[in-house]
Amino acid sequence: MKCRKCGRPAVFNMRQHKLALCQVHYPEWFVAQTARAIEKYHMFTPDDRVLVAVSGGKDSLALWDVLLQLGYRADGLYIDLGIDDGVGYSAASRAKVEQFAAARANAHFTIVDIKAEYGETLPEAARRTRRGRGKPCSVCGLIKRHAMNRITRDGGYDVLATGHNLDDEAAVLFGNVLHWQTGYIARQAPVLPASGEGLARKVKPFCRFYERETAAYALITGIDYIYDECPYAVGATSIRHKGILNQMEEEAPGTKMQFYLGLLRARKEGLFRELAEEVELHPCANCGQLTSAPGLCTFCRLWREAPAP
Ligand code: Q46
Ligand code: ZN
Ligand code: ZN
Repeated sequence: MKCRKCGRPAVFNMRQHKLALCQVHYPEWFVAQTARAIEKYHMFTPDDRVLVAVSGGKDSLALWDVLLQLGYRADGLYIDLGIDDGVGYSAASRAKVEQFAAARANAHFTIVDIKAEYGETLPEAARRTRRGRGKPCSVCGLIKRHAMNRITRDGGYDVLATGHNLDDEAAVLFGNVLHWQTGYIARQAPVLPASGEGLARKVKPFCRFYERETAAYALITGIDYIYDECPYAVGATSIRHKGILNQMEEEAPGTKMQFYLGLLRARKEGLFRELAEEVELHPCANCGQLTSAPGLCTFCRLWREAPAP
């Protein structure tokens, strides 16, 4: 197979786009597509300061790489959750982020170390609390959201960018449709406006890329990332949904893209306007971050909760 641009051997073929490209033209295409998505959805401008949430995985490191290449003022945020469980997952992923930044003069980043700041790692907090027992992902989501909002606010960033790709977005949509979570469906978008003062405006510049496209970009451009999934991801419902969507995509290339773009079209047509709920927010008595919970926010409550019996 040959590159459509130059005729040299193609290294990557995208069936759904009917496009094969070589190792020079694929990264070029990928960077240009990201720039288009940022403009199309009015995510941010070159004047904005962007905070990129980086996990050490392919998507977030590829996103940070592309934003720096495009000349955006993009800094990283790594949240060290202290996940060890015999595999040293957090230490290994943190090392990938540090290596990535060390190799680029303009890649600055902040680390939020959960154990150092709050006295417990994510697995420890999950074991202690009612919310985290069995599955720490719910506590993890809470911790990450709080840290992302805090650093966006304290660091004076205009926007928070995450590396969610089309496979992630399609799997979330699939799960929400299965359970008719209309409020969540109404809120799923490439740009989430800040829901209040001091809360981050969130954007997903890779939401139109298939996961294999972000992986190909990372491999072809030599980004060294952590291959392993978080140990707690094993058995996650979202992974099962991804498997089902992959089967459908295999038989009909473009299925995931149609599914997700259908959501965006419906939103544009105003289908979800009435479903978007207004939640009343007030500042947490401890950390000041806006919350819908009375008194303390759920994050601050987490660290005060006595061990579950
Ligand atoms: S939520 Fe759960 Fe992920 Fe947190 S504990 Fe791991 S799998 S990292 S996206
Ligand atoms: Zn080429
Ligand atoms: Zn709080």
